[in-house]
Amino acid sequence: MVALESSVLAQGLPVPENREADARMRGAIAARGAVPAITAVVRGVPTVGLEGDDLERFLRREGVSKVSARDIPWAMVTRRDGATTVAASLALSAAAGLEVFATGGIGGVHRGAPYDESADLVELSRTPVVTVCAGAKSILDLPATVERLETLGVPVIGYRTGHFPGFFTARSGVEVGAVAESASQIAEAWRAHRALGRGSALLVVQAPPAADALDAAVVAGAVDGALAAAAAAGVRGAAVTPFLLAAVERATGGRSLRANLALLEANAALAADIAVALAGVTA
Ligand code: PSU
Ligand code: MN
Repeated sequence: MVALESSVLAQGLPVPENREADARMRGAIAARGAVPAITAVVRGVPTVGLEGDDLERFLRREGVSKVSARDIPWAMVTRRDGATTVAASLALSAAAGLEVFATGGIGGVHRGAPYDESADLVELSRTPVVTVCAGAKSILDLPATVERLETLGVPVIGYRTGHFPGFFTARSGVEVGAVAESASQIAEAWRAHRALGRGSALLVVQAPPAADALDAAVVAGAVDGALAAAAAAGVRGAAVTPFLLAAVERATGGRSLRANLALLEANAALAADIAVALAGVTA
């Protein structure tokens, strides 16, 4: 099984492209012989396998709030629909015994506000789940995010890349020490990590598909504009990440959106290959 987050569907991507993301991620996982399972809090019930009418509410974003790991108990008590971030998805995946999770980009250290650090990082440090992503979002301070991952003891493996990707871009200027050439090699590293009793996630990073990746200069300009707009609007807390993503999307004329969809699909596919390798079967 491969876990997927729901915050990217209910907050990170616009309607109707969130529906396309859902179909492409799930299709990629099923095509490789694995089973996709979206994490969410559904009317107060922590869920791994959001589907049907429940999923529809999340895709239409009717009364769905953003839920990080710490928000899960309150969403349960108040019977809310909660879309799970990476941190919350890790918590629910581990609770359900799922070992592999795919996302677009993890949260990290925000630029110019180093006290604003996503709970994704701490959760990665203490939740044993293979997490496949395209690095951290370009709106973040990527070198600081990579340093924090090191401090927190989270192993980072590049899949066919020695560069920590910048989400929309293949390179962030930061390197990764470990480079895997196959999904089975990642599965092997995971088994070694667990055999040692290590309790953190293993972060697998891969570059966004080349056909849809953006030029680093284009992204840098769009991000600068988005950060200025966020500061001017006084955006705070959980609203910061969705605000910045939407602003970058407008500034790149939707090209960041195409890149986002392509990398979500590619990450889901790689996660499925790792899950199949871990299950010890050939797809
Ligand atoms: N990447 C995207 N879109 C998103 C996110 C990441 O392309 O919506 C979400 C993820 O759910 C991630 C969250 O866990 O943003 C981080 O939010 P915060 O910085 O508030 O922790
Ligand atoms: Mn924050």
